[in-house]
Amino acid sequence: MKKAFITGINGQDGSYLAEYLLDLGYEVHGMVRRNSTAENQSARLNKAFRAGNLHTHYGDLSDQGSIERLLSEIMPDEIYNIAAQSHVRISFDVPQYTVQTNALGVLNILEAYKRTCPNAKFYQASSSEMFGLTVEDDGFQRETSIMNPVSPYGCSKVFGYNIVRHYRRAHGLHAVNGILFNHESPRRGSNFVTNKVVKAACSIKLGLQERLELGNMDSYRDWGHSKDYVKAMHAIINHEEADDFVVSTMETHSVREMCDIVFTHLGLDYKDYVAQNPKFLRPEELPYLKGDSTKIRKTLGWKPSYTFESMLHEMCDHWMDVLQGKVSER
Ligand code: NAP
Ligand code: F7E
Repeated sequence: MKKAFITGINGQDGSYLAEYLLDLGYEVHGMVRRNSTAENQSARLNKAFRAGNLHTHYGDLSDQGSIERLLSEIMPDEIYNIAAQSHVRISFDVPQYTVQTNALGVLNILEAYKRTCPNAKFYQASSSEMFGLTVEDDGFQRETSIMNPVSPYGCSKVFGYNIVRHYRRAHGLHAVNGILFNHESPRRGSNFVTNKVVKAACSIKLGLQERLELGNMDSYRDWGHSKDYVKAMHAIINHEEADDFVVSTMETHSVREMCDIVFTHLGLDYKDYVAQNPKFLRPEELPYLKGDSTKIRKTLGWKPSYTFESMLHEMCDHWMDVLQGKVSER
């Protein structure tokens, strides 16, 4: 039985990845952070706990000793470094904390991995935010595109990406990057734009809210579903050659178009409810993302199963159920 170690297991991706690996028969170990509300430490893990063979441990990416202790006790076959301060807008408020976690945190776990279990495989959650302002002539970003980040978050992820590649070359480790474009789900934090829009639209539909304020409605993103993307993580780490792959839908949509799809699904016109508020603009914006995932599609046979619409409809159905008290868990 293979053993996996997942940092950020209580996040959107970590929780779906845990469920996916448990389904494949893995013994799954996850690192969680202490929270003053104990239930929040594992709020997204109820389904994974029910599947069995899930073990959680306290630790933190900024505490190298905690990671080294866990890796030497568990001796995993696969390490997934999914944990991060993952909110781009908030990274402007807490840049040092973001860098401590997303950049130095990667170095901490790589050092612990090199010292305790160098025969394991290592996956790093890299991001399309690293490309920043770069767009190739054909409108895509891909593995070879220059990284030109526009946020503390993007800068921190570029360090993580490069230090993983360096440890691979310098120390012969099987350490890989997935460069994932935006991906969402009912488990997405509700301060990211898709879930903010879906939750508000459902609240408006039910008469619980009157209007919605957003920032830049004219930015474009390549949005996929987290459940599809955790399968890509597993395929990338298990490719015989340690390598880096872009994961994306190869489509791009504006925030405005996303609002239109969500409100229309609920029988509403977004123009009657949505307004822009400069409060939600960013000091520097990344205006356009569209990922070319040809490499992973051809090499590993991965492709997404959700469409943009089917993902948004699933999120709407989820929030309608939550707001009407039909379900409580994610
Ligand atoms: P998420 O829902 O925000 O989950 C992040 C997880 O990291 C949470 O469980 C959080 O713990 C944990 N964490 C934060 N700081 C930590 C620290 N110092 N030590 C240990 N754990 C810490 O993010 P996600 O959407 O699942 O994204 C997963 C990863 O992929 C992140 O690295 C993100 O940057 C990257 N990524 C995401 C996307 C996307 O569109 N979702 C795209 C590209 C890359 P708590 O549960 O205690 O808060
Ligand atoms: O913003 C615009 C905002 O916060 C998307 C993270 O998972 O993906 C994510 O980062 C777009 C931006 O995601 C609001 O300005 C407008 O252009 O949902 P988001 P993000 O910044 O793209 C990357 C790939 C990651 O790696 C990150 O971890 O929507 N937008 N109005 C808004 N965004 C938010 N949050 N709130 C608004 O009111």
